[in-house]
Amino acid sequence: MPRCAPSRRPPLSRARGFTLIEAAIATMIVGSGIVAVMGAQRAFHLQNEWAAEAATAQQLGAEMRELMLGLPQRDPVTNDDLWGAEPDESGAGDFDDLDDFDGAAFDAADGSGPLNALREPIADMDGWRQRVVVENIDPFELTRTVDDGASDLMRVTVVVERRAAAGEAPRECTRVSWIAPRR
Ligand SMILES: [Ca+2]
Ligand SMILES: [Ca+2]
Repeated sequence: MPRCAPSRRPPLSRARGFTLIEAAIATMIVGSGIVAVMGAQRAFHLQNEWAAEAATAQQLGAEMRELMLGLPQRDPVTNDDLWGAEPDESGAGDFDDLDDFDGAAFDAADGSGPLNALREPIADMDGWRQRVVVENIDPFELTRTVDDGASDLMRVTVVVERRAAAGEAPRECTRVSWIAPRR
């Protein structure tokens, strides 16, 4: 009786899963991609935030410049040489010449600012303030500051600052400066 030949089973297919190392490498690659995307999103967000802050700062500087542009160097009522606000002037609503504003700050922290060109505090501007410096300068050397009242040329500088959080020191965001001749 012939012996049956041993049955030959077809070879199993070579299909197999991922090894642990392959899976780990794939995980690392995907993870790196996610980190890169998150990093790009954060950079984009920061860039947007910076652009918005810079635009706001420029606007606040422009508002103050517009507010002060038409003001004379001398007080229109007393016509005196007093540097700073005259005795009966106590705030932005009273200031009527340029040196009244020297050293003034219009700050959201105390409700005095920041101001728009109509001298009104702008709402919802937490952390912002406008600080004004008025100086006399040498007409022959515009970068040189002279004593208050010692020349007919003034330089007005508006520094726009922002506090990132309450209690923190303000950080300068921009400054606007212009020269005002006597008129
Ligand atoms: Ca005045
Ligand atoms: Ca004055």
